[in-house]
Amino acid sequence: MKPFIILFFALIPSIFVAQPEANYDETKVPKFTVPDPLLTFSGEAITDSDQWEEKRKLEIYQFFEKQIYGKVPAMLDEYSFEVIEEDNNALGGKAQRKQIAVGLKKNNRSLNFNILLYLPKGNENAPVFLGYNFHGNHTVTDDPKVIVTDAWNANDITLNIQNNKATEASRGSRKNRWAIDKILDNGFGLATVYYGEVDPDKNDFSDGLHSLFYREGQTRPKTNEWGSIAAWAFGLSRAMDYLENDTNISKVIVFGHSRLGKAALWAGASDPRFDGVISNNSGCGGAALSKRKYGETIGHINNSFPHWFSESFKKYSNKEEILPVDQHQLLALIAPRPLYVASAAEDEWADPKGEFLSAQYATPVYALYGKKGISKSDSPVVDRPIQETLAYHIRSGKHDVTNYDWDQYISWAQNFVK
Ligand code: GTR
Repeated sequence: MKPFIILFFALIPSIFVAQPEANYDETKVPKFTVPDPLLTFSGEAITDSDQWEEKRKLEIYQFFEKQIYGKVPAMLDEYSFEVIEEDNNALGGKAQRKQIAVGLKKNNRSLNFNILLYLPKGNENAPVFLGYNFHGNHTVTDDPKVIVTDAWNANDITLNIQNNKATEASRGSRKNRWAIDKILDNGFGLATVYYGEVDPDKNDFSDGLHSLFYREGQTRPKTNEWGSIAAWAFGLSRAMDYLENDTNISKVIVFGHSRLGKAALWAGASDPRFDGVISNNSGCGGAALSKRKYGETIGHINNSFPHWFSESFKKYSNKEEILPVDQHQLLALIAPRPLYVASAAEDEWADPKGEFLSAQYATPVYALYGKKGISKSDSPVVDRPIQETLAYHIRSGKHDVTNYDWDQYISWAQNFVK
């Protein structure tokens, strides 16, 4: 081979490495042992919640932290917030709207993101759903006062986002995913943040939250340090720093769809201040079991999104069998707080069955606290939610967030969080 051809092949980045096709055949799911949440890595049995807290929870957390999502490298130097806009008569008079600018500082570098908050009028102390949106706070509503983000944005013609910038044209373009009226009418509030303001979703570690923490000469996180999911989770906690001090807010339920569902789960596991957690179609690296290798696998996800997880997670690509944990143990880290795992029937890429089993396998940890989840005799039935402290539903339809999903989250939150 000519030297330049050799050089060409040597330079092919790992993102182009061909991955095995996704498996959608239940008979081809490999046999695997489910790592027991109630047996420590050294083989000691856990029989009550004290033992879980003392001996097991931390070792599982640390495994996920170092080997999967990656560690937050250091503390911030400064945190600030400012209410930059407020209206007591928003959305036709049914809501109070606030827009809060949060400022983060480290090593003389800074980053800002905005929280859009709607609180229901007439409820002085409302529980709030906090969730990231994919394209900007102004996309979740037609409300003309919501600030248009100027952060980097993934192009999407259907949402009128071009040249990696959002404009007026995309206002309200994702309001179908945010049942704001329903949320407010039921006495809940909504807080949302554009995730791209915390860390732009591209394989580039030169910007976003990571870059604030670099030492002289550093250009990317170290092997066991945070990828984008952990950075987004950190951002949710910084939104929580504001929300927990807003006297009109009683509880905060962290919510996320898809990749942002992965971030919501990791935020819920990392930060005990979240009173409840909702994973909507979070799939691989979220609620779904990795060892089933059904739909998206660790190999696929590390290839397509090399920046989402810590560098150390790459060693499990196509080697799920060597992982000493699985994603049900991430769910278990949220116990005994209310947790809702939701799938969609046509979302095979996210492995709905793997999400269901994961909730079922996490349930013994909830049981240590006398809380119910998915029992051994339960099975996933489309459009028939199982609502306990640990809840699950599989809705008919595609990978999405629908009114049906919000109806379930609201009724569950009324019973188990409020
Ligand atoms: C897909 C990815 C999934 C999920 C989804 C999304 O391309 O493979 O893991 O995160 O994106 O966030 O919509």
